[in-house]
Amino acid sequence: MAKNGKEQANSYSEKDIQVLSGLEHVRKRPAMYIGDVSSRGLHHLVYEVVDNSIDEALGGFCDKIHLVINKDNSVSVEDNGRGIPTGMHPTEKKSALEVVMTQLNAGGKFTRDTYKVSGGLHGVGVSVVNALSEWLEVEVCREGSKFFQKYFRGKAKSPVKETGKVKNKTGTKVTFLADKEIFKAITYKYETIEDRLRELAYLNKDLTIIIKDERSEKANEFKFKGGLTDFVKYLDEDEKSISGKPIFIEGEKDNIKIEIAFQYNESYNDNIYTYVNNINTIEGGTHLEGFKSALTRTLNNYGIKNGIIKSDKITLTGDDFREGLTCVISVKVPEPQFEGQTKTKLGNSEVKGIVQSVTGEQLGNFLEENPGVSKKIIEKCLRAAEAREAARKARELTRKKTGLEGMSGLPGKLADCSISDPAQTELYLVEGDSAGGSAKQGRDRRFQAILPLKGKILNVEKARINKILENDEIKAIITAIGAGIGNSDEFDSDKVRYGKVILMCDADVDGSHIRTLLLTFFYRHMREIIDTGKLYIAQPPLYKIKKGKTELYAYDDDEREEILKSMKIDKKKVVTVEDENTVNVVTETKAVISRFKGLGEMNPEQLWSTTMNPETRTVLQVTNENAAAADKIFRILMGEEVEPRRKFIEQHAKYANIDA
Ligand code: 0RA
Repeated sequence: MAKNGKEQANSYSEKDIQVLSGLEHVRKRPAMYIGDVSSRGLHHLVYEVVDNSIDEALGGFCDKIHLVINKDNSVSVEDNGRGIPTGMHPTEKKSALEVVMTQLNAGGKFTRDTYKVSGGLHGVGVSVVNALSEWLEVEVCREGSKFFQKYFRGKAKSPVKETGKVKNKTGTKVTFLADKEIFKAITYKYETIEDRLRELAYLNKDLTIIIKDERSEKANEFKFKGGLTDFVKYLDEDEKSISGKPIFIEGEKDNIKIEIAFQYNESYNDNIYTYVNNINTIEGGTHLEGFKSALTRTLNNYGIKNGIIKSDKITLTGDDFREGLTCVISVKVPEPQFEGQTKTKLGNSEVKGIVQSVTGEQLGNFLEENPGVSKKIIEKCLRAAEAREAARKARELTRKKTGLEGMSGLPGKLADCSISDPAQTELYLVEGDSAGGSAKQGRDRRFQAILPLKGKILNVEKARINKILENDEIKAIITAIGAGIGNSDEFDSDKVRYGKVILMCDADVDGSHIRTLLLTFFYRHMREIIDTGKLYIAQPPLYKIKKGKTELYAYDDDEREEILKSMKIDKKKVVTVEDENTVNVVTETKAVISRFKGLGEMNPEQLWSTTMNPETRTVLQVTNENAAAADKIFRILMGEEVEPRRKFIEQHAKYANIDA
């Protein structure tokens, strides 16, 4: 990104800042501004500060952003932009810098004369970060001087100070320590921030972003000359491309900028990531609609015209044209409207037509100019259509067969609940018939349904849709949920029969494998269940500690130690008795510490009170914070290639990017 904005920059005047209201409200109701005060909200503070620098880069005033996670979990973000104005604010009688940092919305109302596009969804302003920080320091280099100010819980302790002179240097550096009075914990996860910065570097080509973690010495530097094209190559680095290098499409109309890169690989998944002003629009929207419709129409027309598709023999659907597609769509919209359950769906109707016409025209040209690649792509789509047709026939066949589905059309193994309002109901997918039996007896049958699953379900990462639909366990899951399968087109959210789908697996290696297989299935074929926050993981206890009549459960090792201490149990063991389900350690003080190997050990009442009773249980919600990163992990862990998996497991002791 070139620093070409120096001239216009001077036209700015400090009076352009509008003043709205104080920051007390932010501290009182932080969730209203940053979503929540969990780890997710904490990381949003970082993104908010980074977004301000990204805006500077989008205007062409900055080409480098440097982020450091310091040892004390404070975070520094430095850019080489114009620097926040430091002159006197005409009505507030203090430095514009102080106004930006301490007054809600002042930053947003700045006429920054940049193409302000990032933020939007979370663009609450850096003053919100200040309000939620124990302390925050800002350093600005501007007009040959260095300026400094420090704040405590959002309040300046002294006016902006000039601390020295600088030569040919401009920029802003913000360092903040999140407030422990507000956040449950203030420990950042390096990988989470790294994933977001990598994504931002791909979306903003030529921008250098550096990250360093002083706690661990982890570090990385991102700069991508190819932008979205590099992004698609990165997403597909473990896949074989069938279309050579990614196809790139670019256009601008009515101040709306469009960039799209895509290619086809040999897998059966489609991966389309869409962004509006650098924000991942997980729920899609008009930009995605425009692209899909142009892709289907353009490929279909070309295929028929060139005799590759025989339209009298087979009809291809939109899904067929997206099998094996990896695509990144990035649009910049001056006034985006966000809709949908999680406000991540683009609503601006004018965008659809623009994306559609730009894609149609440029893809059409590409196909004409590259007949070899075009033929390969369309033949791949034809194979997808044939498989889909085979799957439909297989489905019809199984429907006619007896046994698999009961009279109600529901799977025979499902113990359904009596309430039918999805807002109240939950479906437990339980590993194994014996735990399934306990769960059926222990549950509250009014609102809890149980579907026991036998053994390992199919690894969907390695199978095409027709094979997936032949798998009994998967068929049972699909019919129990009742909304079909697939992304957007075929999946009908309104028909989902339960408000929560809860995976309940053993706390051992097999259990974790089955959980991963199930997560892969939902991620690839019922993504909406995840995106709408309906997927959960049950947390059965790992230990039971029994002394006399008292029985307590521990969900991890730390908790076990706490309980042992509180019950005054010495750990000196006398005997260890191991059976199929538990390891029992009897101690000198006649206490028994049992470690559960599986769910099966617990009787129905225990399972209810420890794991299923909504009043007392803990369930982890599965969220998808960074779709591109999650996709990569599923491919690595469950895909064909062995080498990337070996490397990944070597590098990551614990798997966690689908954040549970
Ligand atoms: C308001 C106006 C101007 C720049 C900025 C804000 C600005 C804010 C941040 C936050 C992080 N880095 C930043 N860099 C710049 C324009 C000032 C001018 O016209 O010179």
